Amino acid sequence: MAASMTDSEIVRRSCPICEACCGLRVEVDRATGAIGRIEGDPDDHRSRGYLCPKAYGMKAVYEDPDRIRRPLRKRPDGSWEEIGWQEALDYAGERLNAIREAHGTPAVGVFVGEPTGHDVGALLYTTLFMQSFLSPRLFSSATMDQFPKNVTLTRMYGDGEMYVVPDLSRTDLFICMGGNPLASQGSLMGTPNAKGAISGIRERGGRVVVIDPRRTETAAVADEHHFIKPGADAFLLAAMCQVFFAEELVALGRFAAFTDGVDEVRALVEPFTPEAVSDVCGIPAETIRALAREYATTPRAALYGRIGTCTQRFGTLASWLLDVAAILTGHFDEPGCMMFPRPATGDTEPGRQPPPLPVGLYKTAARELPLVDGQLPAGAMAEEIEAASAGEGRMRALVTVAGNPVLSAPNGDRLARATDELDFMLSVDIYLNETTSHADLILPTRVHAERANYDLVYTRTTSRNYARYSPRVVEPDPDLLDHWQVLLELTARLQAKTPDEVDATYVDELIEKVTAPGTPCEGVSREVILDAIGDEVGPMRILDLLLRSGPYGDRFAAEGEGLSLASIIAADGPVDLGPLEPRLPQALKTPDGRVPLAHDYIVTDVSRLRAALDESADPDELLLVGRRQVRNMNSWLHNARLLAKGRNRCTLLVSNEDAARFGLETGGKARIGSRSGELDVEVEVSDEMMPGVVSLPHGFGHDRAGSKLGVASVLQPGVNANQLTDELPLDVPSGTHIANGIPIRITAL
Ligand SMILES: Nc1nc2c(c(=O)[nH]1)N[C@H]1C(S)=C(S)[C@@H](COP(=O)(O)OP(=O)(O)OC[C@H]3O[C@@H](n4cnc5c(=O)[nH]c(N)nc54)[C@H](O)[C@@H]3O)O[C@H]1N2
Ligand SMILES: Nc1nc2c(c(=O)[nH]1)N[C@H]1C(S)=C(S)[C@@H](COP(=O)(O)OP(=O)(O)OC[C@H]3O[C@@H](n4cnc5c(=O)[nH]c(N)nc54)[C@H](O)[C@@H]3O)O[C@H]1N2
Ligand code: SF4
Ligand SMILES: [Mo]
Repeated sequence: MAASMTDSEIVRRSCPICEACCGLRVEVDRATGAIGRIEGDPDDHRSRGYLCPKAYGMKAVYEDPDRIRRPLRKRPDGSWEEIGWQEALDYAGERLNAIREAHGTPAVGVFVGEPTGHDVGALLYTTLFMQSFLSPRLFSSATMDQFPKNVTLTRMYGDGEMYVVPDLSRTDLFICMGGNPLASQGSLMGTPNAKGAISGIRERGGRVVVIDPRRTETAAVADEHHFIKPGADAFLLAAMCQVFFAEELVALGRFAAFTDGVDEVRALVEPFTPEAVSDVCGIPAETIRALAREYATTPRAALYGRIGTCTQRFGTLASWLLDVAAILTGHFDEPGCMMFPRPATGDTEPGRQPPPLPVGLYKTAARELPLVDGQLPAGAMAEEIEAASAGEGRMRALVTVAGNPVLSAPNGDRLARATDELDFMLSVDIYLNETTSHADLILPTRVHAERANYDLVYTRTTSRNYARYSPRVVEPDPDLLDHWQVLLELTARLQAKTPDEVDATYVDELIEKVTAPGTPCEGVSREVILDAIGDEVGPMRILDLLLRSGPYGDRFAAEGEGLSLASIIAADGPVDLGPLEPRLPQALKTPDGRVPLAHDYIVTDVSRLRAALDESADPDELLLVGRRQVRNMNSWLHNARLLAKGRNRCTLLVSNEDAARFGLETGGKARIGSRSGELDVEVEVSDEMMPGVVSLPHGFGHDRAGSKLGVASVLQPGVNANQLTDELPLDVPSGTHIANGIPIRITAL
């Protein structure tokens, strides 16, 4: 493994920035601890040498002088002082306990952000932390992301985390709705080199169709692209289903044996003929019919929807109808279609899912919004904090873990202002930014290069099963704690126990789960398991426990075949666990082991869809959608100079027609406003945009006072698109916000 320099070494690991988890070769100088070149790993069977510019982010963040390296406490005058870990953790524990005792558990709220998904320690111990104080005020980036999917998966298959992904390497028709994998590298479709995978479909003689209000980078490599009006996907999908019934294209195949509700679905979609939805979608009826026929009659076809189909007014119905269309036509859980990965940690094995929580067990104080499957809408945080909205039952403490809701959640200004009313705010984060600058205490953590990892979430969303351990690249800063340590220490303080006691209970509960009756490890004793996984507190022995009891595990046999932490460490790269295979009905966790195609909770919302068919749009309004760009990662990678340099990327794309109508030109400025805010933006006229729709990326707005983002604030300040995202309207069943299809007004400046 020797590289060019004498004491430099190559570490093979997966990239911790996006869902693709590409294999990297990272050069590190052992003598100085410096990170050198980062290259794609040609020996990684998943990514085969591919990487994107963001891979450099791991080095950039590690080296960033703006990164927080010691706990910071805010002084009464608003300035910050560094304090020791013991003092910081005790202070956090005391404040959270005091608020909880005085005002009850719901007085403390938590917001969990996206980067927790890229650290196994953060994932396992954030779960523990949240379980430990049982506050119902749980918020996360999910309600600005895939939550409609989770809600649908829970209802239909009994497991909200059992994602269904397109089997890209075997499909002959890929229909991509509301996703732009060429920029995002694909989400819920774990495929490094998305461009290669999509082009590969065409090279095999297959076809790619993109449905998006913008002619995206993905559309540019597709065979066909159709503009769709934002928020109209549920209409289009309902119409496709109507065609399947009307033209006798329904073919349930083996699903007939375990699927209920087909006739109910037939009745529900009946009014949504292609002619009836054509205007509201902005797609000719004949195009819809042709698409439905092509999909139904192509044996290996994958109908995929992402952000644009989730964070919109009918996110749950669109997510549901994507699956309904697939099931009705035999394109579900079959090779080349939409399929379920089988993670090695056993997360989606029968028996592993906690029983679903009744919806509405808790209702927010301000708007009485129900807690849905353990989440409240992220945009409701501000009103829950404000005494004027939430009164006595208000949220008085907020903990953010790797989240930046002032930029990522609706109406960031309102949230930023509301934080002044909090009695205490704690942020577990690596930057002093738009959100954490409002905290009373910031607890930093080690960063990606300093920690070992396992792609826990992304083996649930991969297009080919794998397991991978990634070693840390550099020795960690001894004065920094890891995510899991911070969260375990906090949990211990909330439970008045030692961290070791908390961890032992956590492990015991997991042991009980993996040895439950009917599971492959039923009958393996606690002693055997503890002996096998060792006594080192932390995420790695838990990972070992999950792997060994998982579907490919060694089941704790001393000399057994099968996966364990030791075996994946020894592999020094991804372990290939084969192509996705059909998993239903065995993997179903619904109460009766069947698929309720017309689940009551979801289909109740069809009346809202029907009512919307008759709505007419305000001709002076445009609809705002988002977009992702290769060199951004939500809000947190703009402080990496190499990635941030170049022209302003936070531009508003406007169609030629709208530019002419509103007197706008490229390089000029426009003022755009919604119910929740107003922004001045740079305009970029583009024939990529559907007339009536404009596009602005999120994650910018780095010029707020109080942040310490020396590069981002100068090179890519941009504006906060979520100032225009209204916190009030929701995708009703899931409580997800509408970040795509925001009605706005525009004027040239
Ligand atoms: N308008 C609009 N809004 C959107 C979206 C959209 O498409 N349009 N997309 C939504 C989606 S999909 C998502 S996932 C959310 C993301 O929402 P968030 O998770 O709230 O936002 P991020 O920008 O990812 O910010 C992550 C935070 O984690 C910190 N961080 C980064 N790495 C680490 C680490 O290793 N450890 C710790 N402790 N902290 C770290 C960063 O400093 C930052 O404060 O945004 C959502 N918001
Ligand atoms: N480079 C980069 N990669 C990322 C991220 C990043 O910030 N930067 N973020 C990561 C995260 S957290 C996530 S969740 C994923 C998201 O991954 P994707 O879902 O692929 O994200 P986007 O590129 O935002 O694509 C959303 C598309 O939906 C379209 N759209 C908007 N409204 C509608 C609508 O109503 N209907 C339809 N059909 N389309 C619509 C938009 O024009 C846009 O092209 O990306 C991940 N990867
Ligand atoms: S595509 Fe994603 S995982 Fe691959 S190198 Fe880029 S940021 Fe990393
Ligand atoms: Mo996301």
